[in-house]
Amino acid sequence: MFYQEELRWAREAEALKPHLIHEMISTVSVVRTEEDSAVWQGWKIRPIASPEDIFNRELPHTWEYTFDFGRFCVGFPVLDFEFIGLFDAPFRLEIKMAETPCELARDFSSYHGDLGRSWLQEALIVEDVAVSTIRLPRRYAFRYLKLRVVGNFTYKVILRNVRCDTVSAADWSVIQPLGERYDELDHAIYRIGLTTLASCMQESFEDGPKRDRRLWLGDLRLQALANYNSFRNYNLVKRCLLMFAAAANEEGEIPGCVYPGTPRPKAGNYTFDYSVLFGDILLDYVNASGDEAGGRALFPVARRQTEIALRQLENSCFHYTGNYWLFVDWKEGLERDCAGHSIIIYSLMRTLALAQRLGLESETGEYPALIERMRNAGYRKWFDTSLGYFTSGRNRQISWASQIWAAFAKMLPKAEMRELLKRLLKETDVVLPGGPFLYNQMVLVLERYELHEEAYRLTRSFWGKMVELGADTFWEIFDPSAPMRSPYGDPIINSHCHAWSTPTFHFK
Ligand code: RAM
Repeated sequence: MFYQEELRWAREAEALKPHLIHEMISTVSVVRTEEDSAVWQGWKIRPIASPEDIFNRELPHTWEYTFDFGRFCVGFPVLDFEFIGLFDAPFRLEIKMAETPCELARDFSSYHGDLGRSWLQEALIVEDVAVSTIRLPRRYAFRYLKLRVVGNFTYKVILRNVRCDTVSAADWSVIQPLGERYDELDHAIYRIGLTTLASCMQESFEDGPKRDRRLWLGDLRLQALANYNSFRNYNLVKRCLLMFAAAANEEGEIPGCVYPGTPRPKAGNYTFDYSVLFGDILLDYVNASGDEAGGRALFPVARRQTEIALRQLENSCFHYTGNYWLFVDWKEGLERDCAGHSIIIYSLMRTLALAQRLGLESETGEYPALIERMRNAGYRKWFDTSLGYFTSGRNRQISWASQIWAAFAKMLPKAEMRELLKRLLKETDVVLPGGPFLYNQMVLVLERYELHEEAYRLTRSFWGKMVELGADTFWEIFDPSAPMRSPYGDPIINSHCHAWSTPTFHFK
């Protein structure tokens, strides 16, 4: 039965595939990298010429130029050439694209990360005839583009233009300018945040247009929220929700990420905390779009995820066995039991609210008692009254992750939780987030508790630091004290335009 529905959802998702908006962008300067230990990741960009100094003149046989687009581009590089003389040997062009100066400066052959090297952006074009325009067939995400030609042919090469045919499903015409009362930093955070989101809005919400170019449920949750306050592309969210529903396994469990595919999308990694939040994302979608029929159609999927998650309880408490992937955050040594428990409670709360919103209360009759039982059991197991925090693990670890999710799950009365969150923000000796994903959860939960000033200040300090360090788009991984940090073994594989790093603070 499930299989039939999955095929229908896959077809509905296909019908909602967006028309991408194209914009042709030209390079603005010719640059080179320069080592400088005083700057972020040790490399900076120095402009050395304007494109007009290079364009429309005969180039030497061997040449290399790096073009800066002055902004982040997601699209297809388009290079215009003219060849003069007999085309006596193929034209061989090496191309490298980079999001950051450090990536641009690095020799990709020294890459030592765990993820596929093929994510690093390079191309080799060999033309047998003198074509006037080379349009790269693959989509890239970059600000810098390096061209290199090593030749001993007889013809002359003239470079006419270097452009990028950018693509996005985001429509900037609906964006409201930010109010006057915001300062320059707020404007920068707003603009860079929107650029990050728009760059990730392609045929689905992608986590990052350089890597993994994939739809992840945890990333979608944050993207969808940012999108409701900006581009308001409800259909793209609906399409993504349908893609997850269509990729469910025979038990009805949806994966943490999906790959496009026919007759239905293919399941990628199973990510416990992502799947269980399907109902939360669906509720946000119904509230934002008003599409109750869509909510009703997918409600069984949301309910099924909570049922599957509840199998992991023992005496009303969650215990992470490590036999599956419970993500929560990229943070080494993070104890995840308390956060995992709270995420399940939160998903029950949100699925219950969704049922109420849609008049489907009878489907969630047991939820209120279940939530209460889990809250009490969780409080007894993880709340340390002398420390005033939720702890997790044998060493009673105090982390932002545990407090944030306990707050989402309303594990304490509102006033006490507000006080806990405010206190936590000042602590230095606790396990801090591994990066923007969890900082964003903190911003969201502060807003839930009407701690708007705190959410605003955190947004300015954390995202503001990236602005100060020269970000064009917000980064997947960011720890101000560890510029070379990467959960994948090499910082050049990090994604520097990453959906989960779009600030969720709603400037109004
Ligand atoms: C990485 C990606 C993605 C994230 C998962 C958990 O592969 O950065 O955005 O959701 O991890």
